[in-house]
Amino acid sequence: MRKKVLAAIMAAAMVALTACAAAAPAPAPAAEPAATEEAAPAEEEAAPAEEEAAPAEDAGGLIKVGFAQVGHESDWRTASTKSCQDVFSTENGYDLSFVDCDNDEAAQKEAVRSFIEQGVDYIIIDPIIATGWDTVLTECEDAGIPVIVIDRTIDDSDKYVSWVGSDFLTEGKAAAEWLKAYAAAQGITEINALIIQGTIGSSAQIGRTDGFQEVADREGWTVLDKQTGDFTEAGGQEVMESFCKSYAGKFNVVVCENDNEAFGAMTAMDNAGVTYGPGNDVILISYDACTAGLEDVKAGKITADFECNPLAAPTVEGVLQTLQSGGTPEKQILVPDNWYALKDQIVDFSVDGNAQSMIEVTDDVIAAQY
Ligand code: GYE
Repeated sequence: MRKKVLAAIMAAAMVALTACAAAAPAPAPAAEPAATEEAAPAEEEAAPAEEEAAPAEDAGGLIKVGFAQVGHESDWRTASTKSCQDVFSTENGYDLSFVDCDNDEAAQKEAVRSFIEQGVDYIIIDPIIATGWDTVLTECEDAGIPVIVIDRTIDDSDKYVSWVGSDFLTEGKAAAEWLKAYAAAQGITEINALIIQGTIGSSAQIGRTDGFQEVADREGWTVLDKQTGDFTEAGGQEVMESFCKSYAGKFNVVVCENDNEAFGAMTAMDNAGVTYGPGNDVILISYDACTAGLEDVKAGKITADFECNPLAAPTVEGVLQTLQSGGTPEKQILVPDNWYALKDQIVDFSVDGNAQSMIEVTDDVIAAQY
């Protein structure tokens, strides 16, 4: 079955690599390891022969890495994928097997199992959902393949080497603590918020929702409703359309758990005649701070944007290289984030007693953003 397909892929890779080596030192142009979808499950054939991990030399000396990516739901995700493909390129000594799991939890587990069958040297997982991982991580462990978790966390198993990502709970608290300070500065005494959540059960959603809610509870704000927009623009628009009908005239804050949801929510509010941004009906808060999100901050649409940095791949490579040289990487490695607003929306606030600073959105800041 798969073995035949894999053998063919490996043979092709060997040919390509030999060709590249011969043509050195010029880097192979489209040598990006063809973001190979997981080897298509070929027709069932005779019993699989040995399925144990093939040695790294099969990839022509390249380090074989399998990356089970969440999907392609947002600008953030696109940046994360590009970063990983840039870092784990053949030029850098890697043979990357990339699988876009299209936000499908079962497909993501399948992708990990296909990496085990391929005998990769390392597996990188960005877990769609935070739970349900112990069985497949045990399989990775049994196969002797180290797993590195990127971005979202795995909360019900510790059978991975390291996690590299952002602190989503702090992001949620930061958004709410900023809102408290901003509302006070504007003389707004009542908060009636609607929350468009990310994919339910993802650690990014859990952290942002819980962090915001913790402050909301402490401050006695009203959270009128929370519904998921699945981190997509279409999802954000759909949820906001229904919110605009159900809560017309009753809300003054909308929190979108990523920029793409905010783009959709703005369309829905435009259609419903709700104004948003500084000085308007609704304070619009978003997360990610991708380029297009910051452009909307600059345009006075999004009131504040709380970054989540998608460029964690170089740090993941550091973890992998530590393992290669026999070292022990740290279990948790945080990627730092920044908070953004226009000058007049920048206020002093702290999170858990730590003073925060905000970055003023200018054209230069936007140009430098992912
Ligand atoms: O905020 C969102 C993406 O996991 C932090 O996933 C990531 C989130 C990000 O779809 O845009």
